[in-house]
Amino acid sequence: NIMVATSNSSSSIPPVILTQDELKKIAAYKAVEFVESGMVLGLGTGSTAKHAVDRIGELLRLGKLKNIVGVPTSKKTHEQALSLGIPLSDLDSHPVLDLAIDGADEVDPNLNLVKGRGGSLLREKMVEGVCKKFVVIVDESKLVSHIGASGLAMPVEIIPFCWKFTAERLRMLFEDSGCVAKLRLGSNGEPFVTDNGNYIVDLYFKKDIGDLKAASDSILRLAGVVEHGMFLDMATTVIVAGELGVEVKNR
Ligand code: ABF
Repeated sequence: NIMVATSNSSSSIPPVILTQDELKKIAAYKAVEFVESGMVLGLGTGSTAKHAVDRIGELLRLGKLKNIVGVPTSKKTHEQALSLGIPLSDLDSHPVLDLAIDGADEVDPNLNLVKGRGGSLLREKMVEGVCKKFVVIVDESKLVSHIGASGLAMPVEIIPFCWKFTAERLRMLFEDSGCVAKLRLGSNGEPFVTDNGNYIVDLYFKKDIGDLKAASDSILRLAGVVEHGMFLDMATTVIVAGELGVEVKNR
């Protein structure tokens, strides 16, 4: 996925070609500008958030940031942060965080998100739900007209017990939207297991599901459901890196 970042037709300077990963890095570095010494930070998960965590580690090492405490949103980010020497804590010790930085799979025009294609939605929602500021970092491919519009999954974390029953009940909730519910599998062909020992059912919608709050409530009412990947009214800022530069959208 290659994008032209800048072009200058009047000079001999060739256009700068940025990969999707470079755009993710640009968004991540911009978000880290919000970080100040002494903050307690929610550390996101995924290929975009990884750049932010790397950058925080680098600024700590260079002494440009001091007294940072990180609260990771997954085992993977925990390992990454440890390897970078970022001091870590958890929600038990820090029930309120100053700032969290994380990626997303979809961002709608109201800054509602789909997250969890990386499988870490539950811890992400716990951590990012108690941040004073939640900065989301994406490349422009993540912008959608409405939740589900990318045609990719809206993940729901469920308990393994009778997962087919829960998956079917989820599908039935959105029957009018042409919902398909699929158990997520790992690379070994076995059910993907989250950091919390649960399964994930990916929901695909053929039509707009409409009222997101109503959709959220109906999903959470199912007893086998632990959490879903719609993050509604949570992002305070979304940083979008794209062909024409970086855009900072505030709620
Ligand atoms: C996490 O990473 C998830 O919530 C989301 O599923 C994913 C985004 O991945 P990437 O940054 O690799 O595109 O933030």
